[in-house]
Amino acid sequence: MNDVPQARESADRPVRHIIHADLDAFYAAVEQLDNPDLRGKPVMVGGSPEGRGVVATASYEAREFGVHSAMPMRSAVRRCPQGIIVRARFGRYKEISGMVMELFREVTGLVEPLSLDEAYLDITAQVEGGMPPLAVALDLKRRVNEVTGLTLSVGVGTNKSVAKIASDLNKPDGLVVVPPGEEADFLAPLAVGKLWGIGPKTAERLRQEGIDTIGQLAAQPMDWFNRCFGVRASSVQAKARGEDREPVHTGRETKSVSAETTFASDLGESGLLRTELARLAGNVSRHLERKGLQGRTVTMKARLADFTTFTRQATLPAPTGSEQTILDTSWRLLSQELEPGRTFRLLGVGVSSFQEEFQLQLPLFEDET
Ligand code: DCP
Ligand code: MG
Repeated sequence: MNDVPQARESADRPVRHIIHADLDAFYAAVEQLDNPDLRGKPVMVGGSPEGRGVVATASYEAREFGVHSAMPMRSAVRRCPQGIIVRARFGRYKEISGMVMELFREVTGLVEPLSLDEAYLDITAQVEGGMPPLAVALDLKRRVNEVTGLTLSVGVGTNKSVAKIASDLNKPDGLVVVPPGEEADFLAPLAVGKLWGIGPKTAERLRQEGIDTIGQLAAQPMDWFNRCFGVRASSVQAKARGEDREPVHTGRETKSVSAETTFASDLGESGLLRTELARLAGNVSRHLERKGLQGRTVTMKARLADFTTFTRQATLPAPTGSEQTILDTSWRLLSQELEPGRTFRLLGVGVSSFQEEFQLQLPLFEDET
């Protein structure tokens, strides 16, 4: 695709308005909220300094000493000996996260949670209905603070990538609005590493090529992007120019992912049936991975030689996308239906009940993709 039609296309598109909202020092702020003795003090949430514990997050008071997420707790204690170490209480963070996501959904149904304390909101409809983006953002910050006592940093822009960078610029309690048309100018002076998808290693390689800022990156020709970023070239270029068009995904768009196959001749032999299930489970698993989904319900569908069709379902203890788990579960369901002389015209495998919320991870490391 060359540059000209792309530019014309984007000029015709209606402007979106996107918020990126991220709570400040989330785990540490919850600890300070629940225990007033910790307020105004350097708090480091995470594992023990003996052994290999890491810092999940630190209060802004502790950050002044150079303590940050993913740092070994032992180093954190060295930098900030007066820091108060608190064990993470995931249940409590999850509970507060649920409240905050509910407040986001009171503004718009189009909410994409990225982690427990972070989400994109598409507020295009609200803005088109007459609410200035700044007013929506201020309301949101105030609501979250009133209901939970936590402070929220908000970035507003015409796309996700700009909004995310904006929310990080004035933390804590930040609010940065990038008006339509000013995206490229806003991004130009910022370090390339701030761009979503440019991890520390890529940023270092770019610096070696003399590219420090997003503006310098945006000025590179398309063939350079192709050479350096391969399949990601167009998306990285668009983000660098402030022209990212990625929609806000609510996770509700896809209810289930499934695959089925009708056999050329009916199958009865268990080995052959299992091979077919394995192929279907592989298809479903790859499809789930592409969509970034995991589900808790596995469905096996079968049609017999006499066209009787039925489904059997199993609910797993945890969401899965794994080919092996999907195969094992659907095979268990099918095995219960095997009878001597019974043959099958069709088999199908599906996964549904996708999780809306993010799984807890500790620690979270920066993603290069
Ligand atoms: N987290 C973690 N390990 C990491 C990074 C984060 O366990 N390496 C957890 C603790 C954080 C929470 O996820 O409180 C949210 O992550 P953020 O990156 O949003 O960090 P904070 O909310 O703590 O601070 P900030 O004010 O920079 O958003
Ligand atoms: Mg945060």
